[in-house]
Amino acid sequence: MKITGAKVFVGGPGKNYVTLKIVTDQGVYGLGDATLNNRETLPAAYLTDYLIPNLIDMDPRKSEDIWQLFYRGAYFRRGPIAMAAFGAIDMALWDIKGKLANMPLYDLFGGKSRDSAMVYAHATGADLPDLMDSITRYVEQGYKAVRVQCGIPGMATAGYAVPEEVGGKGDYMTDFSGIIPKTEIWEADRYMRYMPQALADIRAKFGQELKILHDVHHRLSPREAAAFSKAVEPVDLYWLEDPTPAEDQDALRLIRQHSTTPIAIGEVFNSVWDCNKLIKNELIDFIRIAVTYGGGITPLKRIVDLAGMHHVRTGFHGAPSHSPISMAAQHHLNAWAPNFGIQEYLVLGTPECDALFPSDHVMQNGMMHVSDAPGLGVDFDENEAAKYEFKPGSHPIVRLQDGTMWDY
Ligand code: GCO
Ligand code: MG
Repeated sequence: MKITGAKVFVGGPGKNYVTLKIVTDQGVYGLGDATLNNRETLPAAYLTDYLIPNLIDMDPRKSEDIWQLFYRGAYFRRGPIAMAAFGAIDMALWDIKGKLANMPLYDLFGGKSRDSAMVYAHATGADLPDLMDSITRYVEQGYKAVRVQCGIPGMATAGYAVPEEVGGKGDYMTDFSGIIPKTEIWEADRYMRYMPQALADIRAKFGQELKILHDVHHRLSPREAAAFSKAVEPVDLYWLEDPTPAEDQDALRLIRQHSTTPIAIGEVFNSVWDCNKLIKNELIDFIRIAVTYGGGITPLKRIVDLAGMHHVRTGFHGAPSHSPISMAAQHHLNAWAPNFGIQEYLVLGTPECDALFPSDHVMQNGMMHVSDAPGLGVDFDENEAAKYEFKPGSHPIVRLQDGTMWDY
């Protein structure tokens, strides 16, 4: 059996999805997602210029050897661009494997460990009352877990993941449009004075059953992160995410020494080596690595197993930049993983997105029911894809009040 061709598509409704389609001499094809948010053309070029010419004539069933070949053979390996490109190939080869076996991927991994997998939504508000309304809407839809973010009174700009204006806007999504980034202003002391009480008010209003998550988005120093984790302990968060930038992994010890708040990290990680120390030293509770930037299903299965040995559960990244293809790969991993925790779920869910990626993975009452179709269980409509073109975007940047650059 041979790979006869592969093609990359960049574009989509409201997002520049990077979709890889690998075709074989037996008519079976596989799909992969290489979407690297706001840098989408880079993994696309890596695939088109370097990897696809090597794939032609290879046996698509040898997904392990192909992964090792590209990873070990790259020399300048790791990093989000290369790993997103390897990840897309790996997903597509697993998709082909599942279709050949006539089995959904979760069965190839070891079968279902649960009937459905809990997901969390993003509730946002320009201020706390606005956020409370947003949470109420998700609770009414049956969500059991919600990530909560709101504007901080007195902060010059609205802050991470919150709308610029109060009220009535429904779900907010960060404005990534344009190649010149927008600027947000960050004030850690204001945030630290305000947010613990806001989280306590949310707990008081919604009761003990709701799983409450909060994302600091890498903005606190290790000492601040330790103090914050301790201050929010009575709220009983499901997790506190990215309290501090994770490049300095030893900093996580300080948080652990001061608090029992569960910590989730890893959405910007690219390999098992980024996770290894945090998992082995049991400095985190949830690993957030994504199947896309983490290099695909093959390495993620290893990370899941390593995590399981150290009481670390999964909480894979699922921002709207992930296409339904990588989300499908994660739905299968979530159905299988014995140490599954929760899944972030923000697929655009528009009729345009559903037309581009037809699938029967079903999200209901805050639970994801994985498709039983062979392979990934998601398709890609090339006629629909022809309607879209690449539109460049940028993440906002963050500065302190005096102009100093900070972490977004
Ligand atoms: C999350 C993330 C995202 C990131 C985005 C960057 O927890 O979902 O923090 O919102 O900001 O993925 O591209
Ligand atoms: Mg995050």
